[in-house]
Amino acid sequence: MSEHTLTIIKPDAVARGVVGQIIARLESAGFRIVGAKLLHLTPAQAASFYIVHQDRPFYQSLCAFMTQGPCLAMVLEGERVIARLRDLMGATDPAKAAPGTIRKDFATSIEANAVHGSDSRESAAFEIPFFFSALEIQPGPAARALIQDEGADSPRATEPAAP
Ligand code: RTP
Ligand code: MG
Repeated sequence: MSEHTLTIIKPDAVARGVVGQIIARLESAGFRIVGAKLLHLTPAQAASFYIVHQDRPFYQSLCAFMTQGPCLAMVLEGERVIARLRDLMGATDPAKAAPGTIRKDFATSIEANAVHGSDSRESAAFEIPFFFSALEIQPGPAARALIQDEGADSPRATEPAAP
C-alpha cells in the first residue's frame, strides 16, 4: 500500500554538498518526491520536532546540530516507504550501518548522520504536517486519476470558455 514519510537531509549533508547524491539514492529506490523545502530550523523548531527525545542525554546537542545550517525536508511517497526508507538510511550510528546504506556512505558520526526518516506511521503523521501543509504536497495516484477523469469529462478541457 502506498504511503508517505518525512525525510530530512540534515545540515551536515547539505553543508558537505551531498544532497544530490542522497536524492539520487532515494529516487533509485523508487520513492517519489511529493514535497520539498530547504529551511534553516530555529532552536524552537528543532526542539519541537525532536520533542520525543526531550529526556535523552543527546537532546540539547541534537537540537544544536539541527540548527547549524539549512536542511532539506521532503515528503516521499511509495509502497511501504516508511520501512523501506529506514532500511535505505541504515543504523543511526554510521559505524554500525550496513554497506550501501546512506548513513554508511555519507554520515560522519552518530549525531551528524546525514538523514532523518519517520520511524512509523504515527511519527509520519506528526512529522509531515510539521513541515508541510496539504497544499504543499503533490496529489497521490488516487487524486491524480480523479483529476484526469474530471479533465476528460469537462467541456473546459476541449472547448474554450464562451466570451
Ligand atoms: P532520525 O530520527 O533522525 O531518523 O534518527 P534515528 O531514528 O536513527 O535515531 P533516533 O534515536 O531517533 O535519534 C535521533 C537523532 O539524534 C541524534 N543522536 N545522537 N549522540 C548520540 O548518542 C545520539 N543518538 C542519536 C542522531 O542525529 C539521530 O539521528
Ligand atoms: Mg528517530
